Amino acid sequence: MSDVVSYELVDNIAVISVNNPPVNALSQAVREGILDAVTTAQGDASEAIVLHCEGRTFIAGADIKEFGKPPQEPGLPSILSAIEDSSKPVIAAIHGTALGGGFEVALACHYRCAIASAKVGLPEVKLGLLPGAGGTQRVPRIAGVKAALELITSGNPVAAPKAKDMGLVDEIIAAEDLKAGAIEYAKGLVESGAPLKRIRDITIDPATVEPGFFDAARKRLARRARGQIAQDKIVSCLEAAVNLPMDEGLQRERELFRELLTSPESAAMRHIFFAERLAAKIKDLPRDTPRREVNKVAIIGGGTMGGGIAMCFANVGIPVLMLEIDDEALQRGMGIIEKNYKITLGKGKMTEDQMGQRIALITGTTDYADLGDVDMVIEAVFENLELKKEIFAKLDGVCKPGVILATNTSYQDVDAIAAATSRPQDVLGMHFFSPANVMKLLEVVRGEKTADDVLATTMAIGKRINKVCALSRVCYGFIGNRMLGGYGREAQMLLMDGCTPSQVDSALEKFGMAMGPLAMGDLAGLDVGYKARQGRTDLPDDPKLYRIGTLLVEMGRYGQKTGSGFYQYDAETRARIADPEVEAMIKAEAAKIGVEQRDISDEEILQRCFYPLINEGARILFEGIAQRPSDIDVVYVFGYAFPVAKGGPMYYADQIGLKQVYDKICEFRDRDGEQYWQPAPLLKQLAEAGKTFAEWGSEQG
Ligand code: T1G
Repeated sequence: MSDVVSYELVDNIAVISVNNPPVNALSQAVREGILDAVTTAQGDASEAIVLHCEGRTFIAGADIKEFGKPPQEPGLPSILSAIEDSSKPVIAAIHGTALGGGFEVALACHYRCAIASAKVGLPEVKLGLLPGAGGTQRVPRIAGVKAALELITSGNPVAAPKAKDMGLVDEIIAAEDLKAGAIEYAKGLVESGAPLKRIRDITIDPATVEPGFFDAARKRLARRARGQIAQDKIVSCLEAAVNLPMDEGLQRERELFRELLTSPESAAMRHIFFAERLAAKIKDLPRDTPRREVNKVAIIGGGTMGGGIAMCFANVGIPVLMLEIDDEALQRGMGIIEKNYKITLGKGKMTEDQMGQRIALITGTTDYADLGDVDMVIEAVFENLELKKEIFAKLDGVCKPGVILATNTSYQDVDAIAAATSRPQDVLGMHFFSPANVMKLLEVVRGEKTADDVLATTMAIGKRINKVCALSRVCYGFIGNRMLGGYGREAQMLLMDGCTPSQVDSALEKFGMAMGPLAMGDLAGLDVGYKARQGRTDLPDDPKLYRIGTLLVEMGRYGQKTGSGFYQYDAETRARIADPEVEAMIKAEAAKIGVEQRDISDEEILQRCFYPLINEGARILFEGIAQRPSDIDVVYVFGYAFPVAKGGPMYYADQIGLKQVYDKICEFRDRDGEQYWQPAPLLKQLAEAGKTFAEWGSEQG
């Protein structure tokens, strides 16, 4: 065989073992090894074949690192044919996560057994792909078209017991030792004369598919996955599974798979897949940096953020002590948590028991003395530096040595907060995004004195609570919010220059943003930005700047919370409605200050909103605030709903070409003033050198 695939006979059962850490991906060597082993088994005394994997998981898919390179034989389809055409039953023994091509290998087997904790799934859609090795043809044949549509377009795995109910798994192995259990299961099949059960032999009766099912699916999916193209092709594959014989269906699937494999959308989504994992690695931190124990966490502040953060920990079984200023505030905070859990329960995403278990993990106090046994504290009070410093001084006095003291501040100086304690080495930022129990991004903010093990522990805890972590150094707004300034500014400047709110927002939503910047402002509350601006002395004295946002707040139009802002909002549905009154006001204000309005293209809207983002990102990289360009992409995709099919702002800039971005920024500077449009030195340098951010990032090591 090979060093990644071994073969042995145990009694009369052939056992093929794959050992290709970390996730047994279907590299060329693994594919070749499995093919050789199945071929060998055809000619020896074995009566059945068990395919299982060493390490932490069954095959977790094709080797994504091989994509974009010339295909190497043997291709996956030939391995599946060898398995399916085997003269003796092939049994997949599943643990961990059988995903993508891995699950497709299992589906080509005649039987599938799994331990109860295993999961199976087809997550290709999350890479802008579709299952390209029979998944779209076999799953509907065995689980039905509706279940197949949900499994393949969501990309979410299902637990083995549920997979068994769906017909995707035949047997749950109770034995501690999966391999031994699978061998016994195989022997049972042989003794009972079980047939060579091939999914391809099942045909789907088209009459079982309700009329209009596929068209309705296409419409629903188009709304859900802005800018992504794989979903529509998955529906086409499922139609083929219903209407075509297996081999023609497989051919159709391969054609559509190949179209996606070479698409810019998939390249962007694969970039984010690796960027997310790279962001978890801190350049100057050895991988074996020790970590501190975190078995109990305290949250200071039970508001929306504090409650959401508490839920993140309770959701993974970590006890939480929430501290509030008095009983009334504490009860209010606990009420927020209970309300959020009930919403999740109502959506069927949680059972009553689970909700009860999680709520039981969250207790409250108003007394700092109760914090003596916690291992990590996350402060989540409102954005006042003096208050935060007071709180950290108190924490310094009551927490045991070695406790990690984190602040959830959005932009306050973490070093100033750390200096309020005698243990600055134990202090850092953990910037969650609202709603904290939903948004995936966690900006981990490294202070000047933050100790390495504190950093390593916090990154690991971030992953444990299912967050995507990105490291930031200390600056105003860290990575995400610092870059957002120009994006929001230009969205309002465009109104003065001739756009309506709907035009700005729809241009960005057509690009793939979940919500345009003006609608986002109405959601967050225009008064928030208004208040933040009051304290600032660095803003240019320009009558155009934030003019409409300021006027709306002064009119009492804060956004959704007051029923109107840039838009009117339907009291029932909260749907946004263009407001002629606002559109007239914009024109009147422009006339009042002598701004000649003009027609503005969607392209200019995108450039004026995204190029400041990219430009500030270049500054952040040059200053070392972010470790690498792909970390910034991770921040924007997971924290600001930048479309994953565009790969994040820095990846997107590389696709446009940095010279084009730089030249356009210079054009805006010459037209609109250098107080807003100062090209970042790094952007200029890379544009002139004809380089990309990605190349610069690689050169930094
Ligand atoms: N190929 C190559 N490397 C992979 C990989 C893959 N499929 N999956 C994971 N890795 C690497 C990852 O980059 C990281 O590397 C390490 O393994 C640990 O991953 C034909 C075409 C399996 C649930 O989409 O969902 O099959 O950073 O940190 O949190 O139809 O990895 O250590 O150097 O994520 O325990 C379909 C993707 C492929 C599964 C484990 N399969 N992987 O999560 O570890 S397309 C997928 C995951 C396909 C077929 C199509 C997760 C995981 P490094 P990790 P984890």
